[in-house]
Amino acid sequence: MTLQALIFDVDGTLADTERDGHRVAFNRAFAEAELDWVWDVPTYGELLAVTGGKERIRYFIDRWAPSLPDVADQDAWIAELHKAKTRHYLALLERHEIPLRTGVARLIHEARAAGIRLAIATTTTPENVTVLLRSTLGEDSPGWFDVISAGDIVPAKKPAPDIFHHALEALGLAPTDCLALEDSANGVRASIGAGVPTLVTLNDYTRDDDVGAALSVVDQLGEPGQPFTHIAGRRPPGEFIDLAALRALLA
Ligand code: XBP
Ligand code: MG
Repeated sequence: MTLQALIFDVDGTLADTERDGHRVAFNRAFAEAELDWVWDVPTYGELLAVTGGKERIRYFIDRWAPSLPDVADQDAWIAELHKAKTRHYLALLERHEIPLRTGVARLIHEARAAGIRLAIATTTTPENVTVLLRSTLGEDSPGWFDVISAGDIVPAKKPAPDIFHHALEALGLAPTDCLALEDSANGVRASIGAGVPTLVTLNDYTRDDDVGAALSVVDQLGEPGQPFTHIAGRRPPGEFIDLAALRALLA
């Protein structure tokens, strides 16, 4: 097979958005709603078991039984709370507080120059993706991606494979014509569930995740002079991940 497209996850893969981004935004929304909830770094790590912000709030309520107002429609109340969280998160992105991970911009530019198509498959809210791309890669960068499959566009979020099916259908490609870049067990279950070979770049929150189904697992994409560490699966050649390394992994 010939590599024709890269399908990127967003949170934890394009950027380390969770600890200093989403988590902070959730806490700001909670404070604004006069809730006494605080998601500290370890607690948030446990909550990452569930993808999707609204789903994560629901899981917290069900598992932790925190104090909450007596509302007639709890789902609608969660949706409003999540809207406030998204507003706080976008404000963080717009202040350029969240950079891309090492090697991500380099690989995206190389893929574009080589005519490799780009796509996004993520659980997060669509606007979070476009604002992250604009704030890191420039105003026109969302247009570099043939499809941004995100958020509630599919009802079943990762680890379900549906968001990858959505991206593949929009690309009009077979899964084995593509390579997915993911960071977590839930992401790998989704990408591999859709049959897309996957490279994992782990991060602090996912370092102990079971990503054994991935083609290859490293700690980062790396840069010249800033080598990746190989963790599991196939070992990419070289010291940083470029298109040649990805093609070698798929060969
Ligand atoms: C990302 C997520 C998202 C974000 C929050 O998972 O789990 O829920 O934490 O985004 P993945 P929203 O990287 O596997 O796509 O609050 O916008 O849902
Ligand atoms: Mg992720």
